[in-house]
Amino acid sequence: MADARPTIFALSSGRPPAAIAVVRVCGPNARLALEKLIGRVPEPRQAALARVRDPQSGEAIDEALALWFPSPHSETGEDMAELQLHGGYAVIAAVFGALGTIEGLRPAEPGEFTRRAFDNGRLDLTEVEGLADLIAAETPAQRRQAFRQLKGLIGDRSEAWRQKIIGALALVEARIDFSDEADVPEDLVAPALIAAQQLCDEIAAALADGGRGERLRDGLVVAIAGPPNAGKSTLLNRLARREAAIVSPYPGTTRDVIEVHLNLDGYPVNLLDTAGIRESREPVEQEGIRRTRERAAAADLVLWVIDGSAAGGAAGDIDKSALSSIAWLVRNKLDLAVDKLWISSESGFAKCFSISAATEAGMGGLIAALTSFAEDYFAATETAIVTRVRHRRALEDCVAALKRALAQGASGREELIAEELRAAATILGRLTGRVDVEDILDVIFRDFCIGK
Ligand SMILES: Nc1nc2c(ncn2[C@@H]2O[C@H](COP(=O)(O)OP(=O)(O)OP(=O)(O)O)[C@@H](O)[C@H]2O)c(=O)[nH]1
Ligand SMILES: [Mg+2]
Repeated sequence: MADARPTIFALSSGRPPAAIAVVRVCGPNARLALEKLIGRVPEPRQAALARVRDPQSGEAIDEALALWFPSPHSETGEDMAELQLHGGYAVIAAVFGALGTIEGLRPAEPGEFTRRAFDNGRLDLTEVEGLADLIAAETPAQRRQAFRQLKGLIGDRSEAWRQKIIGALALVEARIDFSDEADVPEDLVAPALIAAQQLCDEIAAALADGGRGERLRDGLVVAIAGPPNAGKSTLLNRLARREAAIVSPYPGTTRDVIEVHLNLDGYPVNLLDTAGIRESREPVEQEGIRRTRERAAAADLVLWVIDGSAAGGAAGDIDKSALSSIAWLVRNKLDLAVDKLWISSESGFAKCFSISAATEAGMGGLIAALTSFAEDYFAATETAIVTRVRHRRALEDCVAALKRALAQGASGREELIAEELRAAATILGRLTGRVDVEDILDVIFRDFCIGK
């Protein structure tokens, strides 16, 4: 019952003080809130200039733009009112105080407006996630992906898949339930299995995206590793354009892994600075080195930095155990090196660079290479529909259930085929949050005209 719901209100714009503060009210008493605060209800979806008054004292609080979105044509599907106030603390506090005195109104909990949009069927679960990602997006590529998801890219696909599974299930159920009826065709199971096989292939193809959608959400991981004092932290600071990590002439300065977020031409990259790798008896440093190895091994790319000015230069004693990812060799301190033209192709490194993190010589080439690495990595994300582990698990579970249904097909046990198809449909229903068992029966009666 919608009317049993409390009416909620919240500040929907950013932190005050600001030029404008947007306060939204949602629920059955949203209309009452407008009547009490501005003495009238504006035309639906049309901004109206209004004097906002405290309903008890009658004191004018502010002049605002007021909007009225009656149910069901609102973002949440319920009655909604919106006030665009001047964005000061005292204005917002006074309006909140006034709203709090109106019966049935209370402050909204986090995400409660979106929760109502979901409950009222305005957004499915994946669209809710897309909305959260859009708000969190830091780079253009993340924004585009989140927007695609908000507009139903995975939600609509998985709902279409679910409908096809329900169609196949309806065939098998019809075969089981109505096998005595004269007008039910004999072979309903074979077409159901053909449909299941096609779906299986289609979903498996969507899963074979190398995890790029998830990566775009979280960012590509690039770890800077190498021997102590090579200039790893200096390089991180240069790439981040701020002094994120402590730099010192003493080897063993960095202990904890330091992480900064970069936006490389629209693509998100998490850059890690790590402890210099060497033999150490000191427990804190040992732990730092252990963490370095762990993070470097899990990274998408390792920049192995060495002090190129050091005698014997080259890669020194490279610890290959930290390099299970793709690694580039970065020979630093070019400004101190005697042989400035030193370029080497050390084995085990996909690329080599000579730079000076201090003077920034050679940094342009390194940044360009990192950018094109990110570009290549994310090239396929325009078509990636999976952006979260939750989606991946659901689609994998769905494929597994479809495969079990197909395996049962050989045995000819219709109940077991139906059970696996039902499981596959439920998994997809959970993905979008739309599980509804009634629709299976609906399809049977609609498609087969068996009802009497
Ligand atoms: N001349 C010169 N000095 C540099 C360069 N890059 C770093 N340094 C210096 O080298 C020293 C070590 O730099 P860091 O960035 O702290 O080195 P690190 O690899 O992070 O060292 P650890 O954290 O101890 O593993 C500092 O004194 C830096 O100023 C460079 O390109 N040229
Ligand atoms: Mg360091």
